Amino acid sequence: MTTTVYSHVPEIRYEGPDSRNPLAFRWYDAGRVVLGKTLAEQLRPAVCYWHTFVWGGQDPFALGGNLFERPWFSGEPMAAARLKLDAAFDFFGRLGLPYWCFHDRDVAPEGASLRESNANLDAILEVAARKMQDGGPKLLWGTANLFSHPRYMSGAATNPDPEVYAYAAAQVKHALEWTQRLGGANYVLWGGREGYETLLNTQLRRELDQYGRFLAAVVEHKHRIGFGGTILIEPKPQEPTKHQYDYDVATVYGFLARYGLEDEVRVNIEVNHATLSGHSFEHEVATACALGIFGSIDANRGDEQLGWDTDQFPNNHVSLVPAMLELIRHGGFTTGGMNFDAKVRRQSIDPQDQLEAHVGGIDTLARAYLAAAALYESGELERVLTERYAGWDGALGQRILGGATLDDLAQTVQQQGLDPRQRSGRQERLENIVNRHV
Ligand code: XUL
Ligand code: CO
Repeated sequence: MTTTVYSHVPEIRYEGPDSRNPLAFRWYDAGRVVLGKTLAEQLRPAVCYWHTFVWGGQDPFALGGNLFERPWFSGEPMAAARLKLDAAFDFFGRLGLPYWCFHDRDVAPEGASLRESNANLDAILEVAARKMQDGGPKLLWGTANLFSHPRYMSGAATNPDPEVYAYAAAQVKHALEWTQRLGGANYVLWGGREGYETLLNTQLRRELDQYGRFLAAVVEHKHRIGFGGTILIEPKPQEPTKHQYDYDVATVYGFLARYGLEDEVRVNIEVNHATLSGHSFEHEVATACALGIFGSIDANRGDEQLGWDTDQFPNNHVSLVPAMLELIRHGGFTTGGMNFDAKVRRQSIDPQDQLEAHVGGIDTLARAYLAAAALYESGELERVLTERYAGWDGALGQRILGGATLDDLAQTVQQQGLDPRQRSGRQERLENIVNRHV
C-alpha cells in the first residue's frame, strides 16, 4: 500500500463509551450481536466516494478552486484518479466499514466522448475490483452521475431532447454493468435534474412518461444481465431543480405504481431529503415499509436553521431512534444499508477530519440502533400497539376487512347497539418510555 494522506492514522477500533480517543469507536462494536446479527450486519454502513474524496470544500460564494488540499485535486486526470482510489481504499481500510458507494464520475474523469469516459471508468474500476478482492469493502451501491455535466441541465430521462435521454441510458448501462461486476448489492437512481424549473417550458405528462420508460428500461436491463441487486430510487423534493419528480416516498410509490414498477424498484431514503420534503425521516421510513418499497438509507442530517441539503454527519442519536425502531419492526435491511451521504464542514480541511466525522457518524447510528433494539425487546411499545388495534383482529374488524358493505355495517351498528367510546392515545406515556431507553 502506498503512503496516502490518511497513512498516519492507525486502524480505528472500538474502545467503549469511556474512550477519549477521537479516532476510536465508542458505540460501534462491529461484532456485537444485537437482535440476532452483528451490528455491522444490522447497519451495513458505507462510505460515499463523492463527499469524502471528490468534494473540495467549495461553496457558491467561493471563487476559484478547492479549499481542501489533496494530492489528487491536480495533475493529469487519470493519474489523479488513481491517486484518489489509492487514498480511498487506504481510508476504507483504516475505518473498517463493510461497504462503499460511488458515482461513475467520482472515480474516473469524464472523457471527450462516451467511449473515452467508459474507458476511463474501466481502467479505474479494474483496479478497484482488485482492491476489493484484497480485503477492501464491498459495494453497497453504484450509480451514474446524470446531473453534473451541462448536457443534463434540463434533465436526463426527462430532457426535452431524446438524444440526452439516449446518452443517459448509455451511461446507466455502463454503470449498472460495473455495479454488477463489483458485486454491488443495489443500483441507485437519484433524479437531481429530473423535474422542472418552470411549468412555462415543461410538458409534465410527457416528462413523467419518459421517466417511467427510462426506469422500465433499467429494470429490463437488470434482468437481461442477471443483476441480483435491487434498483433504488432516491426521493428528494428539490435542489438542484426547483421541483423534482421523486418528491418523497409516497410520490415515488405513486409513480412506480403508475408505470407497473412497484415490485421491481424500492427507495433509498435520505434523512436530509425527508426533512426537505416536509416530513420526518421516520415518516419516510415507515411509509416505505408500509408500501413494501423500503430499500436503503442515506444517513446524514440537515440544519433546522438553514433548511437546505447541508448533508451533515449524523450526530444526534436520540433523533434517529424512531426511524431505527421502524427499521427493526420491518425486520431490518435485505440488500440495503446505511450510506454516509455526508460531508464535513468546509473549514474542516484536514484529511483526518474526514475520519473523525465518520467515527462520530457511525457511533451515532450504532447508539440509536442499540437504544431502539432495547426499546423493541422490552416490548413496552409493541404491547401498546397490539392492544390499540386488537379490535381489528376480532370478529368485526375481520368482517370489515373481508369486504363488509355500508349496508352491512349500518345494520350491525343498529342491531348490536354499538356506541364506541374514545380511548387515550397515551402519547406522553409512550414518549416517556422512549426517553427511558435513549
Ligand atoms: C444528492 C444525493 C446524491 C445521491 C446519489 O442530494 O443525495 O448524492 O445520493 O446520486
Ligand atoms: Co443521497
